[in-house]
Amino acid sequence: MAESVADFVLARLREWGVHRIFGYPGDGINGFLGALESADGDPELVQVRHEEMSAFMACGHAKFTGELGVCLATSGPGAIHLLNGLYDAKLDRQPVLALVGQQKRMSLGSDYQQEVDLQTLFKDVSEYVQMCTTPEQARHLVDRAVRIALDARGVATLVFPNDVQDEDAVEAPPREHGAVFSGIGYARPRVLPHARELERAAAVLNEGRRVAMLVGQGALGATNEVIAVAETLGAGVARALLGRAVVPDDLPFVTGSIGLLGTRATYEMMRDCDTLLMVGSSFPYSEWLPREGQARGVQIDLSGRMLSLRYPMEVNLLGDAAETLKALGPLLRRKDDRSWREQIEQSVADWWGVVEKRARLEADPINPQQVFWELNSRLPDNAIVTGDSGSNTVWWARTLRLRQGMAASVSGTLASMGSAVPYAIAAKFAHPRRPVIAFLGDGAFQMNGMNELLTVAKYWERWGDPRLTVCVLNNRDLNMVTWEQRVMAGDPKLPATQEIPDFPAARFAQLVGLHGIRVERPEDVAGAWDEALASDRPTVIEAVVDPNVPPLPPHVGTEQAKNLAQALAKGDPDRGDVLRRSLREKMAELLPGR
Ligand SMILES: Cc1ncc(C[n+]2csc(CCOP(=O)(O)OP(=O)(O)O)c2C)c(N)n1
Ligand SMILES: [Mg+2]
Repeated sequence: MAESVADFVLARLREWGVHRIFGYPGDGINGFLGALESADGDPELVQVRHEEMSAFMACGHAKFTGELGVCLATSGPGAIHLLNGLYDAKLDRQPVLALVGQQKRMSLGSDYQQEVDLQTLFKDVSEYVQMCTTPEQARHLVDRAVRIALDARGVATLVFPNDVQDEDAVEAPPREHGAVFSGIGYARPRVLPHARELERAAAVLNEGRRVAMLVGQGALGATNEVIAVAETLGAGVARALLGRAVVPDDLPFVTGSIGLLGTRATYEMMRDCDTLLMVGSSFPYSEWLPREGQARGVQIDLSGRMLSLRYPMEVNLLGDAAETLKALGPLLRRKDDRSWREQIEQSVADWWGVVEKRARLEADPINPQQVFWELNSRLPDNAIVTGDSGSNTVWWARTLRLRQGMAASVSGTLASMGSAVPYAIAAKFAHPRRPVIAFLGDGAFQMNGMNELLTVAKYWERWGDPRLTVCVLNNRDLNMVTWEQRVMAGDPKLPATQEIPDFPAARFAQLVGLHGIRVERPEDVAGAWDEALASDRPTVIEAVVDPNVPPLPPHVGTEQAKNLAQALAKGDPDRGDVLRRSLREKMAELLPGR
Protein backbone atom coordinates (compact mmCIF):
# COMPACT_ATOMS: atom_id res chain seq x y z
CA MET A 1 0.00 0.00 0.00
CA ALA A 2 1.34 3.39 -0.98
CA GLU A 3 1.66 5.83 1.89
CA SER A 4 1.39 9.24 0.29
CA VAL A 5 -0.05 10.55 -2.96
CA ALA A 6 3.50 10.83 -4.30
CA ASP A 7 4.20 7.20 -3.37
CA PHE A 8 0.99 6.22 -5.06
CA VAL A 9 1.84 8.10 -8.27
CA LEU A 10 5.25 6.42 -8.51
CA ALA A 11 3.75 3.00 -7.82
CA ARG A 12 1.09 3.56 -10.46
CA LEU A 13 3.75 4.67 -12.97
CA ARG A 14 5.72 1.54 -12.16
CA GLU A 15 2.65 -0.49 -13.05
CA TRP A 16 2.58 1.39 -16.32
CA GLY A 17 6.15 0.24 -16.95
CA VAL A 18 8.00 3.41 -15.94
CA HIS A 19 11.34 2.62 -14.30
CA ARG A 20 13.31 5.81 -14.91
CA ILE A 21 12.53 9.49 -14.41
CA PHE A 22 14.80 12.34 -15.49
CA GLY A 23 14.60 15.31 -13.17
CA TYR A 24 15.88 17.95 -10.85
CA PRO A 25 14.81 18.69 -7.26
CA GLY A 26 13.10 21.61 -5.61
CA ASP A 27 10.84 22.09 -2.63
CA GLY A 28 7.82 22.09 -4.93
CA ILE A 29 8.35 18.35 -5.38
CA ASN A 30 9.65 17.38 -1.96
CA GLY A 31 6.86 14.82 -1.68
CA PHE A 32 8.09 13.11 -4.85
CA LEU A 33 11.70 13.22 -3.68
CA GLY A 34 10.72 11.41 -0.49
CA ALA A 35 8.70 8.92 -2.50
CA LEU A 36 11.68 8.30 -4.80
CA GLU A 37 13.72 7.44 -1.76
CA SER A 38 11.13 4.90 -0.61
CA ALA A 39 10.85 3.56 -4.17
CA ASP A 40 14.46 2.44 -3.78
CA GLY A 41 15.52 2.83 -7.38
CA ASP A 42 12.34 1.74 -9.12
CA PRO A 43 11.64 4.15 -10.61
CA GLU A 44 15.10 5.66 -10.34
CA LEU A 45 15.74 9.36 -10.66
CA VAL A 46 18.42 10.43 -13.11
CA GLN A 47 19.56 13.76 -11.77
CA VAL A 48 20.35 16.24 -14.55
CA ARG A 49 21.95 19.70 -14.51
CA HIS A 50 19.03 21.62 -16.01
CA GLU A 51 15.35 20.75 -16.29
CA GLU A 52 15.29 21.42 -20.04
CA MET A 53 17.80 18.61 -20.40
CA SER A 54 15.57 16.24 -18.42
CA ALA A 55 12.75 16.87 -20.90
CA PHE A 56 15.13 16.24 -23.82
CA MET A 57 16.22 13.02 -22.11
CA ALA A 58 12.61 11.93 -21.65
CA CYS A 59 12.08 12.59 -25.37
CA GLY A 60 15.31 10.74 -26.23
CA HIS A 61 14.20 7.83 -24.06
CA ALA A 62 10.92 7.66 -25.99
CA LYS A 63 12.73 7.85 -29.32
CA PHE A 64 15.22 5.09 -28.56
CA THR A 65 12.86 2.72 -26.72
CA GLY A 66 9.38 3.39 -28.05
CA GLU A 67 8.28 3.74 -24.42
CA LEU A 68 6.91 6.69 -22.48
CA GLY A 69 9.60 9.14 -21.30
CA VAL A 70 9.11 10.83 -17.94
CA CYS A 71 10.58 14.02 -16.49
CA LEU A 72 10.13 15.71 -13.13
CA ALA A 73 10.62 19.35 -12.15
CA THR A 74 9.77 21.64 -9.29
CA SER A 75 7.27 24.50 -9.34
CA GLY A 76 7.90 27.90 -10.96
CA PRO A 77 11.39 28.11 -12.44
CA GLY A 78 11.94 24.36 -12.65
CA ALA A 79 8.69 23.87 -14.50
CA ILE A 80 9.45 26.72 -16.89
CA HIS A 81 12.84 25.22 -17.68
CA LEU A 82 11.20 22.03 -18.96
CA LEU A 83 9.36 23.69 -21.78
CA ASN A 84 11.82 23.62 -24.68
CA GLY A 85 12.51 19.92 -24.23
CA LEU A 86 8.78 19.23 -24.01
CA TYR A 87 8.19 21.11 -27.25
CA ASP A 88 10.84 18.92 -28.82
CA ALA A 89 8.72 15.90 -27.84
CA LYS A 90 5.50 17.53 -29.00
CA LEU A 91 6.85 18.46 -32.42
CA ASP A 92 8.60 15.12 -32.98
CA ARG A 93 5.47 13.29 -31.75
CA GLN A 94 7.01 11.45 -28.79
CA PRO A 95 5.10 10.28 -25.68
CA VAL A 96 6.42 12.19 -22.68
CA LEU A 97 4.92 12.73 -19.23
CA ALA A 98 5.96 15.81 -17.26
CA LEU A 99 5.41 15.77 -13.49
CA VAL A 100 5.67 19.25 -12.01
CA GLY A 101 5.30 20.68 -8.54
CA GLN A 102 3.17 23.62 -7.50
CA GLN A 103 2.71 25.75 -4.38
CA LYS A 104 0.32 24.59 -1.67
CA ARG A 105 -3.34 24.69 -2.55
CA MET A 106 -4.16 27.30 0.07
CA SER A 107 -1.62 29.77 -1.35
CA LEU A 108 -2.71 29.51 -4.97
CA GLY A 109 -4.08 32.75 -6.37
CA SER A 110 -2.18 34.94 -3.92
CA ASP A 111 0.78 35.93 -6.12
CA TYR A 112 2.71 33.60 -3.89
CA GLN A 113 6.44 32.98 -4.29
CA GLN A 114 7.15 30.75 -7.30
CA GLU A 115 3.47 30.67 -8.11
CA VAL A 116 3.11 30.37 -11.88
CA ASP A 117 -0.12 29.51 -13.68
CA LEU A 118 1.24 26.15 -14.79
CA GLN A 119 -1.92 24.86 -16.39
CA THR A 120 -1.96 27.84 -18.71
CA LEU A 121 1.79 27.64 -19.30
CA PHE A 122 1.70 23.94 -20.23
CA LYS A 123 -1.57 24.13 -22.15
CA ASP A 124 -0.08 24.55 -25.61
CA VAL A 125 2.66 21.98 -25.29
CA SER A 126 0.43 19.33 -23.72
CA GLU A 127 -2.20 17.01 -25.13
CA TYR A 128 -3.44 16.77 -21.56
CA VAL A 129 -2.73 18.98 -18.56
CA GLN A 130 -4.35 18.72 -15.16
CA MET A 131 -3.69 19.72 -11.57
CA CYS A 132 -4.21 17.16 -8.86
CA THR A 133 -6.16 18.96 -6.17
CA THR A 134 -7.24 15.98 -4.09
CA PRO A 135 -5.82 12.48 -3.53
CA GLU A 136 -8.89 10.81 -5.08
CA GLN A 137 -7.89 12.29 -8.44
CA ALA A 138 -4.38 10.86 -8.54
CA ARG A 139 -5.28 7.46 -9.97
CA HIS A 140 -7.24 8.59 -12.98
CA LEU A 141 -4.92 11.53 -13.64
CA VAL A 142 -1.93 9.20 -13.92
CA ASP A 143 -3.83 6.66 -15.99
CA ARG A 144 -5.19 9.27 -18.36
CA ALA A 145 -1.94 11.22 -18.70
CA VAL A 146 0.05 8.12 -19.60
CA ARG A 147 -2.59 6.75 -21.94
CA ILE A 148 -3.09 10.06 -23.72
CA ALA A 149 0.66 10.64 -24.11
CA LEU A 150 1.01 7.19 -25.68
CA ASP A 151 -2.09 7.41 -27.81
CA ALA A 152 -1.58 10.96 -29.05
CA ARG A 153 2.19 10.53 -29.17
CA GLY A 154 2.65 13.79 -27.34
CA VAL A 155 3.16 15.47 -24.00
CA ALA A 156 0.96 15.09 -20.92
CA THR A 157 1.55 17.27 -17.87
CA LEU A 158 0.43 16.67 -14.31
CA VAL A 159 0.74 19.46 -11.77
CA PHE A 160 0.94 18.49 -8.11
CA PRO A 161 0.66 21.12 -5.35
CA ASN A 162 3.26 20.09 -2.80
CA ASP A 163 0.79 19.59 0.02
CA VAL A 164 -1.24 17.16 -2.10
CA GLN A 165 1.91 15.08 -2.68
CA ASP A 166 2.14 14.51 1.07
CA GLU A 167 -1.51 13.64 1.70
CA ASP A 168 -2.48 10.05 2.42
CA ALA A 169 -2.91 8.08 -0.76
CA VAL A 170 -6.34 6.96 -1.87
CA GLU A 171 -5.96 3.75 -3.85
CA ALA A 172 -9.61 3.68 -4.85
CA PRO A 173 -12.03 6.61 -4.74
CA PRO A 174 -15.22 6.17 -2.69
CA ARG A 175 -18.10 4.40 -4.46
CA GLU A 176 -20.30 7.43 -4.85
CA HIS A 177 -21.59 9.83 -7.46
CA GLY A 178 -18.72 11.77 -9.06
CA ALA A 179 -16.04 9.17 -8.42
CA VAL A 180 -14.05 7.76 -11.33
CA PHE A 181 -12.49 4.30 -11.59
CA SER A 182 -9.71 4.12 -14.15
CA GLY A 183 -7.41 1.31 -15.22
CA ILE A 184 -4.00 0.59 -16.68
CA GLY A 185 -2.88 -0.55 -20.10
CA TYR A 186 -2.39 0.61 -23.66
CA ALA A 187 -1.65 -1.41 -26.76
CA ARG A 188 -0.94 0.29 -30.04
CA PRO A 189 -3.51 -0.84 -32.58
CA ARG A 190 -2.89 -2.26 -35.99
CA VAL A 191 -3.99 0.45 -38.41
CA LEU A 192 -4.65 -0.56 -41.98
CA PRO A 193 -6.43 1.24 -44.83
CA HIS A 194 -9.39 -0.35 -46.60
CA ALA A 195 -8.66 -2.80 -49.42
CA ARG A 196 -10.06 -0.49 -52.10
CA GLU A 197 -7.72 2.30 -51.01
CA LEU A 198 -4.76 -0.08 -51.14
CA GLU A 199 -5.84 -1.09 -54.64
CA ARG A 200 -6.07 2.53 -55.76
CA ALA A 201 -2.61 3.18 -54.35
CA ALA A 202 -1.22 0.09 -56.05
CA ALA A 203 -2.68 1.20 -59.38
CA VAL A 204 -0.90 4.57 -59.13
CA LEU A 205 2.37 2.94 -58.14
CA ASN A 206 2.10 0.26 -60.83
CA GLU A 207 1.43 2.84 -63.54
CA GLY A 208 4.38 4.99 -62.54
CA ARG A 209 7.64 4.53 -64.43
CA ARG A 210 9.91 6.55 -62.20
CA VAL A 211 8.94 6.08 -58.56
CA ALA A 212 10.62 8.02 -55.76
CA MET A 213 10.12 7.12 -52.12
CA LEU A 214 10.53 9.46 -49.17
CA VAL A 215 10.56 7.89 -45.70
CA GLY A 216 10.45 9.57 -42.31
CA GLN A 217 10.38 8.55 -38.67
CA GLY A 218 6.96 6.93 -39.11
CA ALA A 219 8.77 4.29 -41.16
CA LEU A 220 11.24 3.39 -38.39
CA GLY A 221 10.47 -0.25 -37.75
CA ALA A 222 9.39 -0.77 -41.37
CA THR A 223 12.90 -1.18 -42.78
CA ASN A 224 12.30 -4.54 -44.45
CA GLU A 225 8.94 -3.46 -45.86
CA VAL A 226 10.38 -0.23 -47.28
CA ILE A 227 13.23 -2.14 -48.91
CA ALA A 228 10.89 -4.78 -50.35
CA VAL A 229 8.54 -2.21 -51.89
CA ALA A 230 11.46 -0.20 -53.27
CA GLU A 231 12.83 -3.38 -54.88
CA THR A 232 9.50 -4.21 -56.52
CA LEU A 233 8.94 -0.69 -57.77
CA GLY A 234 12.52 -0.14 -58.87
CA ALA A 235 12.38 3.01 -56.75
CA GLY A 236 15.03 5.02 -54.98
CA VAL A 237 14.57 5.85 -51.29
CA ALA A 238 15.22 9.26 -49.77
CA ARG A 239 15.07 9.95 -46.05
CA ALA A 240 13.83 12.86 -44.02
CA LEU A 241 16.06 13.74 -41.08
CA LEU A 242 14.12 11.82 -38.44
CA GLY A 243 14.00 8.80 -40.73
CA ARG A 244 17.81 8.73 -40.74
CA ALA A 245 17.91 5.10 -39.63
CA VAL A 246 14.97 3.72 -41.65
CA VAL A 247 17.17 2.48 -44.47
CA PRO A 248 20.91 1.86 -44.23
CA ASP A 249 23.35 3.88 -46.31
CA ASP A 250 25.03 0.85 -47.84
CA LEU A 251 22.05 0.05 -50.08
CA PRO A 252 22.80 1.29 -53.61
CA PHE A 253 19.33 2.80 -54.16
CA VAL A 254 19.21 4.82 -50.93
CA THR A 255 19.67 8.40 -52.06
CA GLY A 256 20.06 9.68 -48.49
CA SER A 257 18.83 12.92 -46.99
CA ILE A 258 16.61 15.54 -48.59
CA GLY A 259 16.38 19.32 -48.53
CA LEU A 260 18.99 21.87 -47.56
CA LEU A 261 21.02 19.16 -45.86
CA GLY A 262 20.19 16.66 -48.56
CA THR A 263 22.11 14.94 -51.30
CA ARG A 264 22.41 15.57 -55.00
CA ALA A 265 21.04 12.05 -55.62
CA THR A 266 17.83 12.86 -53.76
CA TYR A 267 17.53 16.22 -55.49
CA GLU A 268 17.77 14.58 -58.92
CA MET A 269 15.36 11.79 -58.02
CA MET A 270 12.72 14.28 -56.84
CA ARG A 271 13.32 16.48 -59.89
CA ASP A 272 12.85 13.59 -62.36
CA CYS A 273 10.33 11.20 -60.78
CA ASP A 274 6.80 10.71 -62.08
CA THR A 275 5.44 9.11 -58.89
CA LEU A 276 6.05 9.90 -55.22
CA LEU A 277 5.47 7.42 -52.39
CA MET A 278 5.82 9.14 -49.04
CA VAL A 279 5.87 7.03 -45.87
CA GLY A 280 5.68 8.43 -42.35
CA SER A 281 7.21 11.81 -43.04
CA SER A 282 6.22 15.41 -42.43
CA PHE A 283 9.33 16.78 -44.11
CA PRO A 284 8.42 20.47 -44.25
CA TYR A 285 10.22 21.96 -47.25
CA SER A 286 7.91 21.42 -50.23
CA GLU A 287 10.34 23.04 -52.66
CA TRP A 288 12.52 19.91 -52.43
CA LEU A 289 9.63 17.64 -53.41
CA PRO A 290 8.45 17.21 -57.01
CA ARG A 291 6.74 20.22 -58.57
CA GLU A 292 2.98 20.10 -58.15
CA GLY A 293 1.53 18.23 -61.12
CA GLN A 294 4.83 16.57 -62.00
CA ALA A 295 4.26 13.38 -60.04
CA ARG A 296 1.29 11.32 -58.91
CA GLY A 297 1.39 10.87 -55.16
CA VAL A 298 0.64 8.18 -52.62
CA GLN A 299 1.16 8.82 -48.92
CA ILE A 300 1.08 6.55 -45.89
CA ASP A 301 0.78 8.13 -42.46
CA LEU A 302 -0.52 7.09 -39.10
CA SER A 303 -1.99 10.52 -38.54
CA GLY A 304 -4.82 11.65 -40.78
CA ARG A 305 -3.97 15.28 -40.17
CA MET A 306 -0.55 14.87 -41.78
CA LEU A 307 -1.90 13.51 -45.08
CA SER A 308 -1.59 15.52 -48.31
CA LEU A 309 0.00 18.32 -46.38
CA ARG A 310 3.23 18.97 -48.31
CA TYR A 311 2.25 17.54 -51.67
CA PRO A 312 -1.26 16.94 -53.05
CA MET A 313 -1.59 13.17 -52.97
CA GLU A 314 -3.82 11.13 -55.23
CA VAL A 315 -4.21 8.38 -52.64
CA ASN A 316 -3.95 8.99 -48.90
CA LEU A 317 -3.47 5.86 -46.83
CA LEU A 318 -4.05 6.22 -43.13
CA GLY A 319 -2.16 3.36 -41.55
CA ASP A 320 0.99 1.95 -39.96
CA ALA A 321 3.97 2.08 -42.25
CA ALA A 322 4.96 -1.57 -41.87
CA GLU A 323 1.44 -3.00 -41.97
CA THR A 324 0.34 -0.88 -44.88
CA LEU A 325 3.45 -1.58 -46.96
CA LYS A 326 3.08 -5.28 -46.22
CA ALA A 327 -0.53 -5.20 -47.42
CA LEU A 328 0.47 -3.20 -50.47
CA GLY A 329 3.26 -5.58 -51.45
CA PRO A 330 1.22 -8.34 -53.13
CA LEU A 331 -0.70 -5.73 -55.15
CA LEU A 332 2.45 -4.29 -56.69
CA ARG A 333 3.92 -5.49 -59.97
CA ARG A 334 7.66 -5.76 -60.28
CA LYS A 335 8.89 -3.19 -62.76
CA ASP A 336 10.67 -4.97 -65.56
CA ASP A 337 12.23 -1.84 -66.92
CA ARG A 338 15.00 -1.17 -64.40
CA SER A 339 16.50 1.82 -66.19
CA TRP A 340 15.17 4.35 -63.64
CA ARG A 341 16.59 2.26 -60.82
CA GLU A 342 19.94 2.03 -62.60
CA GLN A 343 19.97 5.77 -63.12
CA ILE A 344 19.37 6.28 -59.38
CA GLU A 345 22.07 3.81 -58.40
CA GLN A 346 24.51 5.59 -60.67
CA SER A 347 23.65 8.93 -59.15
CA VAL A 348 23.97 7.49 -55.61
CA ALA A 349 27.39 6.03 -56.42
CA ASP A 350 28.50 9.34 -57.97
CA TRP A 351 27.24 11.21 -54.95
CA TRP A 352 29.18 9.08 -52.45
CA GLY A 353 32.25 9.79 -54.58
CA VAL A 354 31.57 13.51 -54.17
CA VAL A 355 31.07 13.12 -50.41
CA GLU A 356 34.38 11.34 -50.07
CA LYS A 357 36.20 13.87 -52.23
CA ARG A 358 34.73 16.73 -50.26
CA ALA A 359 35.73 15.08 -47.00
CA ARG A 360 39.32 14.97 -48.25
CA LEU A 361 39.50 18.61 -49.33
CA GLU A 362 42.02 20.68 -47.51
CA ALA A 363 40.74 23.13 -44.90
CA ASP A 364 42.06 25.20 -42.05
CA PRO A 365 42.90 23.34 -39.90
CA ILE A 366 40.45 20.43 -40.32
CA ASN A 367 37.62 19.92 -42.76
CA PRO A 368 34.52 19.13 -40.65
CA GLN A 369 33.38 16.57 -43.22
CA GLN A 370 36.55 14.57 -42.58
CA VAL A 371 35.58 14.16 -38.93
CA PHE A 372 32.33 12.44 -39.92
CA TRP A 373 33.83 10.52 -42.84
CA GLU A 374 36.61 8.93 -40.77
CA LEU A 375 34.04 7.52 -38.38
CA ASN A 376 32.23 5.64 -41.15
CA SER A 377 34.72 2.79 -41.39
CA ARG A 378 34.96 2.63 -37.59
CA LEU A 379 31.33 2.86 -36.58
CA PRO A 380 30.61 -0.09 -34.26
CA ASP A 381 27.62 -2.33 -34.99
CA ASN A 382 24.50 -1.35 -33.12
CA ALA A 383 25.71 2.20 -32.52
CA ILE A 384 23.27 4.92 -31.58
CA VAL A 385 24.17 8.27 -33.10
CA THR A 386 22.67 11.54 -31.91
CA GLY A 387 22.90 14.93 -33.55
CA ASP A 388 22.23 18.58 -32.86
CA SER A 389 21.27 21.73 -34.71
CA GLY A 390 23.84 23.60 -36.77
CA SER A 391 26.12 23.08 -39.75
CA ASN A 392 27.15 19.89 -37.98
CA THR A 393 23.62 18.57 -38.69
CA VAL A 394 24.32 18.85 -42.41
CA TRP A 395 27.37 16.58 -42.16
CA TRP A 396 25.50 14.31 -39.74
CA ALA A 397 22.70 13.90 -42.27
CA ARG A 398 24.90 13.64 -45.33
CA THR A 399 28.39 12.35 -44.63
CA LEU A 400 27.74 9.64 -42.03
CA ARG A 401 27.05 6.14 -43.35
CA LEU A 402 24.80 4.18 -41.02
CA ARG A 403 24.29 0.45 -41.32
CA GLN A 404 21.29 -1.69 -40.51
CA GLY A 405 20.70 -2.10 -36.78
CA MET A 406 21.87 1.38 -35.85
CA ALA A 407 19.65 4.12 -34.46
CA ALA A 408 19.88 7.87 -34.89
CA SER A 409 17.96 10.99 -33.92
CA VAL A 410 18.08 14.74 -33.52
CA SER A 411 15.61 17.43 -32.58
CA GLY A 412 14.01 17.18 -36.00
CA THR A 413 10.97 19.40 -36.10
CA LEU A 414 11.76 21.93 -33.39
CA ALA A 415 15.37 21.89 -34.64
CA SER A 416 16.53 23.04 -31.25
CA MET A 417 20.16 23.32 -30.34
CA GLY A 418 21.06 21.06 -27.44
CA SER A 419 19.58 17.69 -28.30
CA ALA A 420 22.76 15.67 -28.90
CA VAL A 421 24.09 15.25 -25.37
CA PRO A 422 20.80 14.64 -23.49
CA TYR A 423 19.63 12.23 -26.20
CA ALA A 424 22.95 10.39 -25.88
CA ILE A 425 22.61 10.18 -22.10
CA ALA A 426 19.07 8.81 -22.42
CA ALA A 427 20.31 6.31 -25.01
CA LYS A 428 23.08 5.17 -22.69
CA PHE A 429 20.66 4.61 -19.81
CA ALA A 430 18.22 2.74 -22.05
CA HIS A 431 20.86 0.68 -23.89
CA PRO A 432 23.99 0.68 -21.71
CA ARG A 433 25.79 -1.94 -23.84
CA ARG A 434 25.36 -0.09 -27.12
CA PRO A 435 28.01 2.40 -28.22
CA VAL A 436 26.63 5.92 -28.39
CA ILE A 437 28.10 8.80 -30.36
CA ALA A 438 26.88 12.39 -30.09
CA PHE A 439 27.80 15.14 -32.57
CA LEU A 440 27.31 18.78 -31.76
CA GLY A 441 28.67 22.23 -32.45
CA ASP A 442 30.69 24.32 -30.03
CA GLY A 443 27.69 26.65 -29.67
CA ALA A 444 25.44 23.85 -28.45
CA PHE A 445 28.24 22.50 -26.28
CA GLN A 446 28.62 25.87 -24.58
CA MET A 447 24.84 26.33 -24.36
CA ASN A 448 24.22 23.14 -22.36
CA GLY A 449 26.15 20.12 -23.62
CA MET A 450 29.10 20.84 -21.35
CA ASN A 451 26.91 21.00 -18.28
CA GLU A 452 25.42 17.62 -19.02
CA LEU A 453 28.94 16.18 -19.23
CA LEU A 454 28.77 16.46 -15.46
CA THR A 455 25.76 14.15 -15.60
CA VAL A 456 27.81 11.75 -17.71
CA ALA A 457 30.64 11.97 -15.18
CA LYS A 458 28.19 11.25 -12.38
CA TYR A 459 26.65 8.12 -13.92
CA TRP A 460 28.88 6.54 -16.56
CA GLU A 461 30.40 3.86 -14.33
CA ARG A 462 26.92 2.47 -13.82
CA TRP A 463 26.46 1.78 -17.51
CA GLY A 464 28.91 -1.13 -17.51
CA ASP A 465 29.99 -0.27 -21.05
CA PRO A 466 31.77 3.08 -21.18
CA ARG A 467 31.45 3.67 -24.92
CA LEU A 468 30.02 7.17 -25.16
CA THR A 469 31.77 9.62 -27.46
CA VAL A 470 30.80 13.26 -27.61
CA CYS A 471 32.25 14.88 -30.70
CA VAL A 472 32.35 18.69 -30.50
CA LEU A 473 33.06 20.62 -33.69
CA ASN A 474 35.03 23.61 -32.51
CA ASN A 475 34.67 26.23 -35.26
CA ARG A 476 34.35 29.24 -32.94
CA ASP A 477 31.21 30.15 -34.83
CA LEU A 478 27.42 29.78 -34.79
CA ASN A 479 28.13 28.51 -38.22
CA MET A 480 24.74 27.50 -39.56
CA VAL A 481 23.34 30.94 -38.93
CA THR A 482 26.45 32.59 -40.37
CA TRP A 483 25.86 30.71 -43.62
CA GLU A 484 22.13 31.39 -43.56
CA GLN A 485 22.86 35.09 -43.31
CA ARG A 486 25.20 34.91 -46.26
CA VAL A 487 23.12 32.72 -48.52
CA MET A 488 19.58 33.69 -47.58
CA ALA A 489 19.91 37.34 -46.62
CA GLY A 490 23.01 38.32 -48.60
CA ASP A 491 24.61 39.69 -45.44
CA PRO A 492 28.24 39.21 -44.49
CA LYS A 493 29.20 37.39 -41.32
CA LEU A 494 28.81 39.71 -38.37
CA PRO A 495 31.51 38.72 -35.88
CA ALA A 496 29.68 40.39 -32.99
CA THR A 497 26.76 37.99 -33.27
CA GLN A 498 28.39 34.95 -34.82
CA GLU A 499 31.77 34.37 -33.26
CA ILE A 500 31.83 32.49 -29.99
CA PRO A 501 34.59 31.82 -27.46
CA ASP A 502 37.25 29.24 -28.33
CA PHE A 503 36.41 26.94 -25.46
CA PRO A 504 38.67 23.95 -24.68
CA ALA A 505 36.03 21.22 -24.68
CA ALA A 506 38.55 18.38 -24.41
CA ARG A 507 40.31 19.96 -21.45
CA PHE A 508 36.95 20.52 -19.81
CA ALA A 509 36.15 16.82 -20.25
CA GLN A 510 39.42 15.92 -18.56
CA LEU A 511 38.65 18.35 -15.76
CA VAL A 512 35.44 16.48 -14.95
CA GLY A 513 37.12 13.07 -15.05
CA LEU A 514 36.31 12.03 -18.60
CA HIS A 515 38.70 11.41 -21.46
CA GLY A 516 39.33 14.39 -23.73
CA ILE A 517 41.12 14.52 -27.08
CA ARG A 518 41.71 17.78 -28.91
CA VAL A 519 42.38 17.24 -32.60
CA GLU A 520 44.08 20.02 -34.48
CA ARG A 521 45.54 18.27 -37.52
CA PRO A 522 43.78 16.26 -40.25
CA GLU A 523 46.24 13.38 -39.82
CA ASP A 524 45.09 12.93 -36.20
CA VAL A 525 41.36 12.55 -36.83
CA ALA A 526 41.33 8.80 -37.50
CA GLY A 527 43.48 8.07 -34.47
CA ALA A 528 41.20 10.14 -32.27
CA TRP A 529 38.23 7.99 -33.25
CA ASP A 530 40.18 4.79 -32.57
CA GLU A 531 41.24 6.10 -29.19
CA ALA A 532 37.75 7.27 -28.24
CA LEU A 533 36.04 4.05 -29.29
CA ALA A 534 38.52 1.99 -27.28
CA SER A 535 38.60 4.26 -24.25
CA ASP A 536 37.84 2.97 -20.76
CA ARG A 537 35.61 5.97 -20.12
CA PRO A 538 33.36 8.38 -22.03
CA THR A 539 35.37 10.62 -24.30
CA VAL A 540 35.07 14.08 -25.76
CA ILE A 541 36.67 14.57 -29.15
CA GLU A 542 37.13 18.27 -29.74
CA ALA A 543 37.83 18.70 -33.44
CA VAL A 544 39.14 22.11 -34.40
CA VAL A 545 37.40 22.64 -37.73
CA ASP A 546 37.17 25.24 -40.44
CA PRO A 547 34.04 27.46 -40.30
CA ASN A 548 34.43 28.41 -43.95
CA VAL A 549 33.62 25.03 -45.44
CA PRO A 550 30.15 25.71 -46.83
CA PRO A 551 27.27 23.44 -45.85
CA LEU A 552 26.14 23.71 -49.47
CA PRO A 553 22.62 22.60 -50.34
CA PRO A 554 22.50 19.96 -53.10
CA HIS A 555 21.26 22.56 -55.52
CA VAL A 556 22.25 26.22 -55.37
CA GLY A 557 19.70 28.48 -57.01
CA THR A 558 20.72 31.72 -58.71
CA GLU A 559 19.06 33.70 -55.94
CA GLN A 560 21.25 32.05 -53.28
CA ALA A 561 24.39 32.39 -55.38
CA LYS A 562 23.61 36.09 -55.82
CA ASN A 563 23.08 36.48 -52.08
CA LEU A 564 26.40 34.84 -51.31
CA ALA A 565 28.21 37.00 -53.84
CA GLN A 566 26.57 40.08 -52.35
CA ALA A 567 27.48 39.03 -48.78
CA LEU A 568 31.13 38.62 -49.80
CA ALA A 569 31.14 41.88 -51.75
CA LYS A 570 29.78 43.71 -48.70
CA GLY A 571 33.00 42.80 -46.91
CA ASP A 572 32.58 39.44 -45.21
CA PRO A 573 35.60 39.09 -42.93
CA ASP A 574 36.20 35.52 -44.18
CA ARG A 575 35.51 36.18 -47.88
CA GLY A 576 38.78 34.75 -49.21
CA ASP A 577 38.40 31.39 -47.51
CA VAL A 578 34.64 31.26 -48.12
CA LEU A 579 35.17 31.73 -51.82
CA ARG A 580 38.02 29.25 -52.07
CA ARG A 581 36.27 26.54 -50.07
CA SER A 582 32.95 27.01 -51.89
CA LEU A 583 34.61 26.71 -55.28
CA ARG A 584 36.48 23.58 -54.24
CA GLU A 585 33.31 21.98 -52.90
CA LYS A 586 31.59 22.70 -56.17
CA MET A 587 34.56 21.44 -58.19
CA ALA A 588 34.55 18.19 -56.24
CA GLU A 589 31.08 17.67 -57.63
CA LEU A 590 31.82 18.71 -61.20
CA LEU A 591 35.19 17.09 -61.85
CA PRO A 592 35.33 13.33 -62.26
CA GLY A 593 37.74 11.13 -60.30
CA ARG A 594 39.84 12.26 -57.35
C1 LIG B 1 17.87 26.80 -28.83
C2 LIG B 1 18.23 27.36 -30.16
N1 LIG B 1 18.73 28.61 -30.25
C3 LIG B 1 19.08 29.13 -31.46
C4 LIG B 1 18.92 28.39 -32.61
C5 LIG B 1 19.30 28.97 -33.97
N2 LIG B 1 20.50 28.26 -34.47
C6 LIG B 1 20.40 27.22 -35.32
S1 LIG B 1 21.88 26.56 -35.69
C7 LIG B 1 22.70 27.69 -34.75
C8 LIG B 1 24.19 27.69 -34.67
C9 LIG B 1 24.70 26.55 -33.87
O1 LIG B 1 26.08 26.73 -33.64
P1 LIG B 1 26.97 25.51 -33.23
O2 LIG B 1 26.31 24.73 -32.17
O3 LIG B 1 28.33 26.01 -32.93
O4 LIG B 1 26.96 24.61 -34.55
P2 LIG B 1 27.63 24.94 -35.97
O5 LIG B 1 26.54 25.55 -36.82
O6 LIG B 1 28.76 25.85 -35.76
O7 LIG B 1 27.99 23.58 -36.50
C10 LIG B 1 21.80 28.56 -34.14
C11 LIG B 1 22.20 29.69 -33.28
C12 LIG B 1 18.37 27.08 -32.46
N3 LIG B 1 18.14 26.30 -33.51
N4 LIG B 1 18.06 26.61 -31.24
MG1 LIG C 1 30.02 26.22 -34.07
